[in-house]
Amino acid sequence: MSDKSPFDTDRGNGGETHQHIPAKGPHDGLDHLTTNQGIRISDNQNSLKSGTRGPTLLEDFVLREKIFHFDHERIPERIVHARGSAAHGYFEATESLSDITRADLFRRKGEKTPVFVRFSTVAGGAGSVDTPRDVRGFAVKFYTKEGNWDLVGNNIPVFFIQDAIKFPDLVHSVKMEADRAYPQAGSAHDTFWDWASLMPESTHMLMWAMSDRTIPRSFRTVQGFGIHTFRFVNDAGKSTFVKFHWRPKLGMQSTIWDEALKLQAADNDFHRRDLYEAIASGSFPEWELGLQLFDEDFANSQPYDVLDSTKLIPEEVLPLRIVGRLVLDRNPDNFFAETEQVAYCPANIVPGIDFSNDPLLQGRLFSYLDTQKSRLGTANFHQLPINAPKCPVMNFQRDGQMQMAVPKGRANYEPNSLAAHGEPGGPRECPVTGFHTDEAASLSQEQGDKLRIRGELFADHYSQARLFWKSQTPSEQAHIASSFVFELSKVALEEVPPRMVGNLLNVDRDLATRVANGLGIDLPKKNPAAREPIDMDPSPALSIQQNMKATIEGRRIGILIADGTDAKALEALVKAIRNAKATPFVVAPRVGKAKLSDGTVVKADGQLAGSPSQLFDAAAVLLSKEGTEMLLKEAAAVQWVMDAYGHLKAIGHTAESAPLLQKAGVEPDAGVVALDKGFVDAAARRYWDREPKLRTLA
Ligand code: HDE
Repeated sequence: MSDKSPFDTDRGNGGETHQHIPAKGPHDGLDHLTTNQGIRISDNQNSLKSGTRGPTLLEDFVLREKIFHFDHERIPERIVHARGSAAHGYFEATESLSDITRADLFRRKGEKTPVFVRFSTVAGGAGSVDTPRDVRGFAVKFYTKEGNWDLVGNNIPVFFIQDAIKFPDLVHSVKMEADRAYPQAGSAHDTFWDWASLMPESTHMLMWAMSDRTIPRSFRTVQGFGIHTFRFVNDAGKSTFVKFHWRPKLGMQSTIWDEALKLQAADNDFHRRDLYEAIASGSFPEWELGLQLFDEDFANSQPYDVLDSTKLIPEEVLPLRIVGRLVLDRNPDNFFAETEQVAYCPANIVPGIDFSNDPLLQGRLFSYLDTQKSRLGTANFHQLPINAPKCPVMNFQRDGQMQMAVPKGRANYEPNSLAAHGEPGGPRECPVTGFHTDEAASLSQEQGDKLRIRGELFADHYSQARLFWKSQTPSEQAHIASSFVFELSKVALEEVPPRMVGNLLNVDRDLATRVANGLGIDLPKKNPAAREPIDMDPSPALSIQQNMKATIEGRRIGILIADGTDAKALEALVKAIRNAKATPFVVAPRVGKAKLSDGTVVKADGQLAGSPSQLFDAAAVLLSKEGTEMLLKEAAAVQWVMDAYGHLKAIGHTAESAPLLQKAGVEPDAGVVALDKGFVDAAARRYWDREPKLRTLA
C-alpha cells in the first residue's frame, strides 16, 4: 500500500467531474449532493411516494441508502476509555538521544514527528460526563518515519493491578453494576470497593485515585505516564530501562470535589470543550517529555520491582531527563473518523524501543489488537487515515473485509522469484534496519520455569501507598481521606468499608482513623500484610499543590457584570486578563445586553444561570451599586459568588459589590481582593487554607 490513503481526497471519485455534466447546478455554486454511488440527488426533502398521500415506495434507493447508512453509524464503544477527546500535533526532540536509542524520532535535535493524542476517562460510556472522579487516559500515537509508535498511558504513574489476568475483574467491578446498570462513570459503589478491598495490590493506586489527580481541571493540566518500564536499545544493541513522563507546561491543576460535582451539572463536556477551544483560539497545549533512564544495577538496588506497575520510581531518587516537547495545535476535522476510530496499541513500537517483562504490559500487548478487531470490525482498521502510518507500508498481507489497498501483480508470497521474470517481486526483510527484539537477558529472574507466580517484591503492597500519603500537603491529605469517606459511604455491603480501612491501617494509622471517623465506624483491626511495608523518603514531586505554577496562562476568568458596570474598569480587567494569556468570560443576567456606566451596551459571553462560577478559575464581581441591588435578589448570582468562594478561588470585587459578597458568606482572606489591587496575580492560585473554615473534611 502506498503512503497515500485512498481517502486523502474528499470525494470517492478523486474529485474528477465528467466534462459533459455541468459542474454546478442551479444552487449558488454549492457542490452537488450525491448518493454513495455518486448519483446526483434531486430532492433531499421528500421520499418517493405513490401519489401525494400514498405509501412510500420500496424503489426509493435514495431514501433506503440514506437510512441504511444512518442505521449503522454507531460502532461498539471502547470497553474502557470510551469517552475521549483528541487533537493533532507534533513531538519535537529537544536533544539527540542517539547514544541510548536507535529510534529515529529521538536521534536529531529539532526533529518533529506528527502525533495524534487522545485523552479519556476510563469507567464511563462514550456519552458520559467529563468530570467524574476517574483516571484519565493519555494516549499518544507518534507517526514516525519508521512506523507508528503508540505510548498508551494514563495521568497517574501506577496502576490498580500487577498482572493482566486481573484486568477484566477490575473493569467489571468499576463499571456500572451488572443487574442495575448504574452508577455510570463512577467508582463509588459496592462492586468496585468489594473488589478493591480484597485486592491489597490496588492500595497504592487507590491513594492516587482518591486524590485530586482524578478530578483534573483540564486535560491541559494533567501529567501523563507510560507507567510500565520500557527499554531503549541503541545502535550497539545496548539496552537501557526507561519510564516515560509527560509534564504539562501550564503546570498541574485539579478541581476540588464539590466543584467537580457541580461541573457535571454545568457542563458535561467541560474537558472536551476546554481542549477544543484552547486549540481553536491558538493557545496550544504543551507538555515536556521527561525520561527516567536506568540500568539493571539501579533496578536491583531499589526496594521494589521495576516490573511491577503498582510501583513508581521517585523523581527525587531518579530525576527526569527532559528530552522533548509535545504540542497540540490542530483539532480533529471529524470526531468519528479520527477520535473514535483511532486505534492505539502498546504493541506498536519502533526499532530502538522495546518492552520489559512487566506482566501487565505483556497482557496489554495482546489485548489492544484483539479489541480493535471487534470495535472497528475488520483486520484492515490500520488503513483508516487516522491509523495509517505516514511511512510506506509494504507486505504480503492481503484481502479481508474493507480492504482499501489495490495491490498489483501476483507477488502475495515470499520468497518468490517473480522479479526474474520482470514482474514486481514485492518487499523483503532487512536485518539491518528491521526491528530486532532486544536479546539482553536481564534481571536474573526474568527467565526460568513456567510458573503462575509473581516476583517476590510484588508482595509489598503498602510502602509506596505510604510514600504517596507522606508526600502530600495537609490539604491534599484531607482531600484523600474525605474521598475515601465519600466513596465508602456509598457502599451498602457492610463488611467492605471496615475491610478497606483495615488495609489502610497498613498505609498510615492517621489516614485509617480519619476514614473510620468520617464513616462513623469503629477502627477495625489491621489486615495482615503479605510483606511488611517499609518507610521511603517522601517525594514532593508527587504532590499537585507543591508543584502548581503561579500563572493564569490558559485559564478562564469569569467576570460578573450587570447594568451600570463601570465601562473603564471592565475594559482594563479584560485587557489585564488577556495580557496574562488567560481568557476573560463575561457573565451577565441578560446575555444579549448590559448597559454600562458610560451608556455603551455590551453583549456578554454567557447568561448568569447558564454560566455558574465552577466554569472559571477565578471570579471577578464587577458590579455597580445598581447592579448589586438587582443581583442580591438573584439566587444564581449569590450562588455564583458562594461557589467561587467555596471552591477556594480568588474573588476580585468592586467596593459596591460588597453586599453581594456578604450575602454569599464571603469572609475576607488573601484570595478576596479589590479588583484594582492585584486580582490577576491573586487569581493564579487557590486558597487551600480557606477550606477548613467552609467544610468538614476527614
Ligand atoms: Fe488499557 N485498554 N488495558 N490500560 N488503555 C484499552 O483498548 C487493557 C492499561 C489505556 O484513547 C482498550 O482500544 C488491558 C494500563 C488507554 O483509545 C483495551 C490492561 C494503561 C486506553 C485495553 C490495560 C492503560 C486504553 C479498550 C491490563 C495505562 C484508551 C479499547 C493489562 C498505562 C486508548 C481499546 C484510546 C484502552 C486493555 C491496562 C491505558 C480493552 C488488558 C496499565 C489510555 O484493549
